[in-house]
Parts: sequence; structure tokens; C-alpha cells
Amino acid sequence: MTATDVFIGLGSNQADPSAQLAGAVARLAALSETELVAQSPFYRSKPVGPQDQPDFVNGAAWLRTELSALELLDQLQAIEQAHGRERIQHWGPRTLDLDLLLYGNETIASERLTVPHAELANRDFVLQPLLDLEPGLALPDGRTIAQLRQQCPDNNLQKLNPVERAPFPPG
Ligand code: ROI
Repeated sequence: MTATDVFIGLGSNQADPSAQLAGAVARLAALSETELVAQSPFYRSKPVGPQDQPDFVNGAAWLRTELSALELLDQLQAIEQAHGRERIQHWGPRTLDLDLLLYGNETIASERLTVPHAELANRDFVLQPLLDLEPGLALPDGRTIAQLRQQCPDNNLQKLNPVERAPFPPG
């Protein structure tokens, strides 16, 4: 089976967000039939949605996987659960959010999964890390991430220094 390049968005605003993201990247790298190609820098971002919650830390990971999109989604949800994610409030605080942003050049519209991610084009905290990973990246419809980033409302992204990211033991 051939491997597919996929891009995962990572976000957290609870319980040491940078460590949550670093731990999630380690778990992604350890998935079966999957290789971590690269991880983006992390960014601090103002919350989209309710403002009475802490700032987020956001980033993205580039994987190459032989898992199907739904198999990968299962794995992402398992990692979210392992990080104590609870869905309490819609658009509220979260310990770890893993979004399947792009799965190769596929467009997927099913009950469980929409790819490319529905909000991708509107969120600088998603587009900027993708741009860092692969400046030439484009959506299945041909729009480039670079074009979308220019058209996207600015949410005051602040690139975090790598030393601000504490290591996090996987497992
Ligand atoms: N806002 C920011 N800045 N980053 C996120 O990852 C994020 N995730 C969400 C909501 C609550 C919509 N807002 C966010 O799910």
C-alpha cells in the first residue's frame, strides 16, 4: 500500500499547552504504519470563539501514513482521550485538539470527517504552521495555503521560542 502525506492541526489551552502539543507529536510519531515527516513551530493565539478562556498554543504535524483517513481519525481521537480531553462546552477550553486538516489530495465529506477541515481557510493559527511546514502546499481544489493565509483575518499569532516547550514523556 502506498503512503499518504497528511497534515494534522494541534491545539491546546489547558494544562501546559506546549507540553500537550509536544506529547501529542511524540504519540503521532509512534503511530503504526506512520512516519513523522516534520513538525511546525508552535504559536500562541487568541481564542476564536468565547473570549473568556486562556490563549491557545497551536501547531501542525506532517505525517506520512498507510492508515486510511478513518483509521487515522480513530488514532487522533484516542490520543485526545489519552490527554484527558473532555468535550464540555462548544468552542470552549480544551486540553488537546487534533484535527485532520489534509489527507493527501483527497476531499472527504462523511458523517465523521470533513477533509479539508471546514475552518482551515479562516484560521491563521492553522494556515501559518502549514505554511511553515510546506510553503508550496495547496488544497485539492488548487487554492494554495499561501493565498489563503494572505486573505485570512489576523489573530495576533506569536511564534513561541522552542525553549518554551517543555519535553513531555510519551506513554
Ligand atoms: N482558538 C484558537 N486560537 N486556537 C484553537 O485551536 C481553537 N480551537 C477551538 C476554538 C475553541 C474554536 N478556538 C480556538 O476549538
